[in-house]
Formats: sequence, C-alpha cells, structure tokens
Amino acid sequence: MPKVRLTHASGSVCEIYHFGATVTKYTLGNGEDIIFLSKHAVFDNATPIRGGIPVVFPQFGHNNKNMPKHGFARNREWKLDEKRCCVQRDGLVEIVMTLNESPETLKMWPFEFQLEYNVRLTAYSLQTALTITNPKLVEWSFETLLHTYLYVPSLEKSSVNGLKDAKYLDKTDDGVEREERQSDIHISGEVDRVYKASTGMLGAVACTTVKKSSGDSVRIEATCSRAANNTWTGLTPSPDIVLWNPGSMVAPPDLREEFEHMICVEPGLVSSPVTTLIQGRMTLTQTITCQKQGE
Ligand code: TA6
Repeated sequence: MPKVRLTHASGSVCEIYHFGATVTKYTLGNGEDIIFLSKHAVFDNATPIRGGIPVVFPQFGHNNKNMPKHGFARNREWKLDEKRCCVQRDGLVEIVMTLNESPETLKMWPFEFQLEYNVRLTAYSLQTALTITNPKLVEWSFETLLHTYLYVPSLEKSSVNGLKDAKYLDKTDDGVEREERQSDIHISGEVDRVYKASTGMLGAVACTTVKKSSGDSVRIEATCSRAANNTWTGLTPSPDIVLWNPGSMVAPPDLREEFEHMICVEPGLVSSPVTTLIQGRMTLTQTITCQKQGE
C-alpha cells in the first residue's frame, strides 16, 4: 500500500499511508517510537489500520449504520497534494493529503465535503491538522477525532496528566458522567472516557501529557480554529479528549498481547456533534511534543 515517509534533518521520521491518511510511524532521531502500531495491523486497503493515528470522520461510534464505525475517512484512499509538500526554511517537513466526497461516500452520507490533512514534522514534534470544509449552504452534522495511539514501554509504569477536574463520559458504564479526581491517572483495566471540552483544565487549548517509566514524556496539545465567515452561527468548539485502553478483559484479539504498550489520547469533537459548519471550514490541530528526561 502506498505510503509517504518524512525524514527530518535531526533523524526524526514519520510515515503516512494514503489509506486513511493514517500516520503509522513517528520516531525521534534516536529511533525511539512515539506512536504505537500493532504487530497485527492489517494492510489490505480495506481494514482500518490498528494503531498509528486513524482519522475519525464524520461519526465517532456507530449511530449511522450505513457507514463504518468511526466513519469512513480512516478507510478511504486519500490523495497526496504533491505541490504542497515541502521542507520549510527552518527544516520543518510538511505534507498535505486530501479527501473529498465520492459516489461511495455519498451513498453512506449524502453530503459534499473536503478534508485536508497537514502533517508537519520537526526534531521533537509532530503536528497533524485536519481541516474540514462544508462547501455548500447545507447543514450537516459531524464528529471528528484524531485517534492517536501513543507507544509506552510499560502501561503500568506510565501515567496520564492534565485531566484533573474535567468531566468525562464513562463509556465503560453506559456513558455516565463523572469528574476526574486524579492528577496522575494510572491505567489498570479498561478505560474508555470522553473528557468534555472546556471542563477542568481543558480549555480552548486541551493539553494532556503521558509520562513514561523512563521519565520521558509526550504532550498532546489540541486546538480548534475556523475560517471567519457569516454562516457560522455558534462558538468555535474546543477539543474533547478521549482516553482509551481496553485492558486485558475486553482487548480485541489483535491487541491482546499488546495493550500494555499503548495509551490512546485522542483529541476531537465528539461530546456533541458539530452542526454549525455551513459553507465554512474549521481545523482541528494536534501537536505531539516529546520531552526527554532532564532536558
Ligand atoms: O476512541 C475510543 C474507542 O472508540 C473505543 O471505544 C474503542 O472502540 C476504540 O475506539 C477502538 O475502536 P476501533 O473501531 O478502532 O476498534
């Protein structure tokens, strides 16, 4: 399956498949993996790739049974916009992929749309920005998520920070709403939570840090912006953060041996669908920054 490999002068590397515009690899100059990719990931141009950063659009979950769970964007072939792929003067490497409606997507979801995905690599960061455009004066509703699987050497010795006091929907308990009490969340057992935008420390910038056993940490920062236009009737939404690890009891077969090496921290707009994007566009940006112990 076709993929693009970005290499930064520092040695950091990122790989992105055309299928789903799925980032499947992000390593630092020393070869260290930041993103988790399952050994059992299937590359058959049909099955969503397990791991990496799948792009969820236009639904999170499976309300609309005409399309796959988590939407169709992660299992469509995206186009590489070669004219806009470049190395900037400061060394940042950037590529752009796009996806538009097609006869197949219109059968599942009867709307015209444009998605543009910018992936930018530096020595210690990876930025993925998804721009969603509704070109018509037609109202549609969507959810979106950058389903980031972070690699951790040991789940038990890792913690997740930045979510204290945020309200979350606990999907392991029928979506009941709770409030996060922990500053350092240690995951043992199934965790499947939607931390709601603008609660606790989540604001216009939603920031979550995963600390690893080595003392290194990986920070995910997410923001949402929109192009000014007269047709946007609501406020610009702020990102939610989904936290997921299936644990040993409910891990799907392909993650049974590997769930202890991943934590999904997934910025998105999922706690309430966005309906206000009419003939306009908005961008969900996630920046993954790596901080080495002692630096
Ligand atoms: O984003 C969290 C979640 O929706 C979980 O509920 C779990 O289903 C997971 O994503 C993986 O979904 P997938 O369809 O990729 O197996």
